[in-house]
Amino acid sequence: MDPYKLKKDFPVLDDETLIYLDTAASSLKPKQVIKKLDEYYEKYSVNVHRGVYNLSYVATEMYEDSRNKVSAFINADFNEIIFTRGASSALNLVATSYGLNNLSSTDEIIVSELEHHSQVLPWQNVSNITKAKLVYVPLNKEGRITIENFKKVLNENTKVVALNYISNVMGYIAPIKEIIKLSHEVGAIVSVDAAQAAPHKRIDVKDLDCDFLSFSGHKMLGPTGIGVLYGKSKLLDEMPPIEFGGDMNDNVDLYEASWKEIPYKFETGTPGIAGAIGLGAAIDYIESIGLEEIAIHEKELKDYTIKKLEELKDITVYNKTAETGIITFNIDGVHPHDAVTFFDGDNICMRAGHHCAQLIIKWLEVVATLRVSFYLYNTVEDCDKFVESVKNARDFFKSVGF
Ligand code: 7TS
Repeated sequence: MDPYKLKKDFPVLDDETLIYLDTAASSLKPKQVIKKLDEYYEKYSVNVHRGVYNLSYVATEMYEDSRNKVSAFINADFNEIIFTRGASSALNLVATSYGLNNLSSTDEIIVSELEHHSQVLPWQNVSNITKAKLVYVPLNKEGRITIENFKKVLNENTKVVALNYISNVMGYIAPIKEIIKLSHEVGAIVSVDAAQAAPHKRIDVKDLDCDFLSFSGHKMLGPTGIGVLYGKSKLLDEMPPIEFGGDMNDNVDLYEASWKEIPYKFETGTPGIAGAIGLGAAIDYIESIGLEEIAIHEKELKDYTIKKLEELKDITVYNKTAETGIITFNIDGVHPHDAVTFFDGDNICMRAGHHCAQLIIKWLEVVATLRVSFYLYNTVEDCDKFVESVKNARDFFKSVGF
């Protein structure tokens, strides 16, 4: 894998002074994906599943071909892939359709303080409505979900386990396969938030045996506005749709209607056609490089950068042992929002705040953090420039009395 060569595929990086370290929020898009979007809009541009004319057949074929690519990418069956607006709407679909219809006051839902709001808030809502109890896995002292602690909260009342595969703040990989096995032993289903995993880690849903798995296109080189919900067909078949309208229905009478088979009963209205097609191109691009290669590269950059940050004084890194390309840190005594404007001045894109995961920020007992995240287009030079900027920021804020 040659990041210098790959960089040339990303038009945003034509600006050679730009250092993009915010992939965990959204990745950049390669020209191969942008071209595919252009091709759809320039040559086809029409709706799917409707028109009885050639253009619509071709658009439908392109859209469904992407579903094929997604299913191969995570080893799912074709009808188990539902296109959504993103990971958030996929996670909400599980909570709203499965959660609201299957849980009651004697049941328990396991979540953690390491979750993104899009995983924990939908289950808070289910808990408020059904009175099922929301239970938090205690994190270990590093802030990880461990099997030992998971076993402390799992019991025969557990009906749903809703956890992340990779944390967007700490970059830890959860022992999700074992969590799934243990959950199934007590009859609970597991909804995996894979928004940070799918772009960086090989996922095999059959091997994991997860019940649901959600991710977004835009964090893995694809377009915005497209995401994926994988669900086991047996569960999806039994779940009611949560949105009603065109294309998801079968027969419609005055007072009732019937639904199409999965996945279509969950895809009402005109779907994100271009987005899905672009996601297919993103998967082709990722597969042409290899997820394993990408993960090794990111981890090398992360380890290299942490070593350099450790040589600086007054920097606190919160996740030194993370297995992935995410670094969460602070410059001691400097508010991350002040620091991040300094980095912007050096044309470095990175994130400051609570990263839509307030619970882990509270767990860390800080107001906010800075975060950098690496991907295949980052280089050692990006890391060096970033560390230099951290040093300069620290010196600047100290010099003005922070
Ligand atoms: N789950 C995780 C673990 C995430 O990191 C994100 C987005 C989501 C769910 C929601 O994805 P969306 O595509 O529906 O927005 N995370 C971040 C982030 O870390 N910074 O900005 C968005």
